[in-house]
Amino acid sequence: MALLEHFRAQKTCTTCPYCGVGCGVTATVKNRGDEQAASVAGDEQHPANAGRLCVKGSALAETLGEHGRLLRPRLRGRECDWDSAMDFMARQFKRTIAEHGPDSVAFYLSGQLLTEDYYVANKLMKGFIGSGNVDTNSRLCMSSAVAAYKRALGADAVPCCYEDLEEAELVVLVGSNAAWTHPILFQRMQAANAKLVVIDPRASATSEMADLHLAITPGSDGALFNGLLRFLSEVNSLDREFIKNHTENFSQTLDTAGEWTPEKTAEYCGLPLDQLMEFFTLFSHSEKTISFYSQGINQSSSGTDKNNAIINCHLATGRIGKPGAGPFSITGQPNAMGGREVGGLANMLAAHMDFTPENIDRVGRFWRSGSMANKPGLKAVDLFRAIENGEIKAVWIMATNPAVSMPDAGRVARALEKCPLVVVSDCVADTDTARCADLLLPATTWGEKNGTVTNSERRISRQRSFLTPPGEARHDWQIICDLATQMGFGEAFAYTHPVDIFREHAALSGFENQTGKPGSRAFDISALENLSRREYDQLQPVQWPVNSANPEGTQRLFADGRFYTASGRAQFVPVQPRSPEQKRSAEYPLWLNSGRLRDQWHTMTRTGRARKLLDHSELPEIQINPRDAKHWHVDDGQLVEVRSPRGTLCGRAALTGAQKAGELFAPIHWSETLAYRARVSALAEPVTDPYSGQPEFKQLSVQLKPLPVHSYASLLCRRESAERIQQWLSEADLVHWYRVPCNDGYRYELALRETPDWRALGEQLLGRNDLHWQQLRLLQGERWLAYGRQVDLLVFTGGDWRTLPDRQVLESSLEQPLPEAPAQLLQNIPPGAQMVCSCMQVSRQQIQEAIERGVDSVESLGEELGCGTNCGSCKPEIAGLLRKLAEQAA
Ligand SMILES: Nc1nc2c(c(=O)[nH]1)N[C@H]1C(S)=C(S)[C@@H](COP(=O)(O)OP(=O)(O)OC[C@H]3O[C@@H](n4cnc5c(=O)[nH]c(N)nc54)[C@H](O)[C@@H]3O)O[C@H]1N2
Ligand SMILES: Nc1nc2c(c(=O)[nH]1)N[C@H]1C(S)=C(S)[C@@H](COP(=O)(O)OP(=O)(O)OC[C@H]3O[C@@H](n4cnc5c(=O)[nH]c(N)nc54)[C@H](O)[C@@H]3O)O[C@H]1N2
Ligand code: SF4
Ligand SMILES: [Mo]
Repeated sequence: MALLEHFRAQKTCTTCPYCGVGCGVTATVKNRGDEQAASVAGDEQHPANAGRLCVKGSALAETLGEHGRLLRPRLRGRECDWDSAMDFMARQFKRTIAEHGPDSVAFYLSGQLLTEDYYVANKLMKGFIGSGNVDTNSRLCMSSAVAAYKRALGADAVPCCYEDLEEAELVVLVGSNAAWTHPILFQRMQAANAKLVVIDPRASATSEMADLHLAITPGSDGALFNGLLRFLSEVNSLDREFIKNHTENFSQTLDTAGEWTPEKTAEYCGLPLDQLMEFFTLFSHSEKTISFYSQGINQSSSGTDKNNAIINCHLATGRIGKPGAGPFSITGQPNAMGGREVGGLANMLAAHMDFTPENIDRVGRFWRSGSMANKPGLKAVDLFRAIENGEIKAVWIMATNPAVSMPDAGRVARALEKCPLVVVSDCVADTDTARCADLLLPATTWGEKNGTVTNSERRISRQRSFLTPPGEARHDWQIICDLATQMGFGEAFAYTHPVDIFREHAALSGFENQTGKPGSRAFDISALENLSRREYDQLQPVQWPVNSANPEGTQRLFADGRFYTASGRAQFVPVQPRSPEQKRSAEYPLWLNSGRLRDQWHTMTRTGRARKLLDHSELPEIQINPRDAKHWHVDDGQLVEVRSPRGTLCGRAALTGAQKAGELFAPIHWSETLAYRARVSALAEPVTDPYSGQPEFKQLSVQLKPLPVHSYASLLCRRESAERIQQWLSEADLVHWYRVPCNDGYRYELALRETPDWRALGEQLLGRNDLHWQQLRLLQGERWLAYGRQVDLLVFTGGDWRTLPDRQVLESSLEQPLPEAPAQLLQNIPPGAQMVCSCMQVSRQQIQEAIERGVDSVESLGEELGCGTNCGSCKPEIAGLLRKLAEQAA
């Protein structure tokens, strides 16, 4: 038979669709009839990762497959064909614009689109519809970094490259949990010799590996870097030549920092003075310093200033544009940079040009458009406000899930419900935002898409397709060009392949852009404007600018000390530190911080499909300092409610000294689709930075209380029943629930107020009463099984969730044939284990036992158990366990 089967194994080099490290991936597809199966590995030739992948990248193959995908357009809940969908959309957009003007429509895009998708969306709105209303989830992510680079350097131009992290003597990670969020870069840093300083209010996997951890008061970073600037001046660590020849505005900036003596800074930042001095001294002595910063800095109502406070210290020491030195804003999404390049932010026009009359004219001539937008559009928070108050009447949301990720998310969802036309294109059928859509459009996704992305070091890489799109899914750029054509702009959108778009984008970057001359633009990839399709397909990763002066790309910017400001000099920006706008009060006495977990990506629409990625953490846990827990009568593992004036979050309490008293931490990943009251962002006030419009996400004022639970239940069912169960969950009076996808079905974890009649409920949930039932009553709970020819439903209940059985064993009963004595399934299941190493499936328990046996290093644990030997993402946690147990033993 094997001879008759047609096997074809093909290897494609592409780029990981998750974080901004931008690792190269090789995907191998086996086509066997209609079925496609892929395997992935790190691309050894890619300069970002040289063959390594983190745990999310390694699990990419497991996230593929048709199940859960949006396969056909849906208009108001009903499937329809593409012609009717596009016809409807074009008519609605045209009518809205005719009646209310171009500013009554908007696009809300994403740093997860490819550059080619992004380019045409931006061109359609800003060039042809004639409105600036294109904004992107990068507003929530990178916009303060962009605003600060522009203020200081005259352009949104990241000076550094990844090799700088290896050449540095000191890397200062500010508001970054890179061990989990940029794992491969973090591994590169660790393999090199730099000292690591971590500035973060809480202890994290990153601080675990640091030489020095400054657990500062939330939001106090601006003062810290002002204090540093003053100190550098006091100890004569300034580069006076550089300041004199290449910068402006130094003395005023130093004056403003003048009040920040070490004593005052230490007090404001909540740090011991000797720790602060250790950091200051280290910084002043380390010529090769990289500041590596992310959301702990950006997601702040004064994020732009904080970014500038960091950049000031680099300019003052001349540590920019040199190997191993620079202010390195690290991007989150795989193509946040590409979005910035095309002008995806509402205040940018295109190709790094903003809305000056000269630029509007220039881009208008290039696009041959007479209907250019003539002013910036609305930034994300304002854009959703305009949807709420009816100014915007039609919005198209692409590749982002704002009903989960925007501040005051509940209100955003309600605004979308009210909006006359909401179009959502997504690869996945059921998301919180998709539930608000009038029209749902099925998009292709990673593996199917073809185009380019730019990573954190300005490196443009190809994402190449290796799978056939399922159902009727279409590429985002095609859908956008279709709409443009139907709206009458076909001529300007007659692309037949992503390379056509890329060439135009490259040509625009070089259009009237005179390299090196005053007024020229940093973003210039004009050397790529004539790529043939073959050359595009073979394009090797390259760092912009790529132009006639730098045909092979550019590793590092500003080596010549010339900047993109009018004077050619970098600008110091005086910074007056401000504390968070969301204050702690008697009623809301705690600060809620939020961020990422190691194994999940954002709202889990993709990583949530890989079962093993849920082993590390399968539910929203709220981290609480034991002192706070005691004060608010919360026990470890208990369900709690966190409330702000805007909304409520539920989760399981995890008591930990990693959090300081007065501060909580919750993961951002869960949504209403996956759990009950699980959106952190629903609690956030929509307050933003005045320059960038980026929301303050990291300090939300909240209160905490425990939730009484009568009993817990694990409920396992097949996929067919999922819809009925979701319906029941939306109406049932439960304390909490969350859902875990498993092979062939779902597991629901329920926290109950009372014991239901499981058999009656089960029959309702399965929609049938012809099944066999088995029941087992135990001291701590009951167990139920419903089966026909296979297991259809399993329910295990208990007074404490810790006594519920091992979930993996439970799940396996869906995959296995029914045993001869089905009642067996209700017995002999041990309680569950928490996985630390997802790749090699090594649990916390196993590691602890090995440590207790005397295995005493991360390496020897790896040799014995295998943990940490594949992607290495769990090494910081293993080190943490070693340290914790050593402390307990001492
Ligand atoms: N595993 C995983 N990796 C990801 C993502 C993911 O979803 N999952 N998403 C990607 C994206 S889009 C982004 S933007 C990046 C984000 O990458 P990071 O910014 O590294 O991630 P976060 O967890 O949001 O926050 C980083 C840290 O900021 C700290 N912080 C909070 N308040 C303050 C403060 O006032 N000062 C300082 N100095 N620190 C503070 C938090 O405690 C947290 O540890 O991650 C990318 N990588
Ligand atoms: N409280 C709090 N809130 C936050 C943050 C925080 O730290 N704290 N971080 C913020 C940050 S930095 C970010 S980046 C955002 C992220 O938040 P979002 O962008 O809202 O989250 P994602 O889950 O990445 O949404 C991407 C969507 O696009 C879909 N998709 C994937 N590929 C494609 C494709 O090729 N085409 C189309 N059309 N769709 C596709 C996915 O299925 C998913 O539904 O969250 C922000 N919100
Ligand atoms: S570090 Fe991990 S998530 Fe980020 S690009 Fe590399 S493999 Fe993907
Ligand atoms: Mo982000």
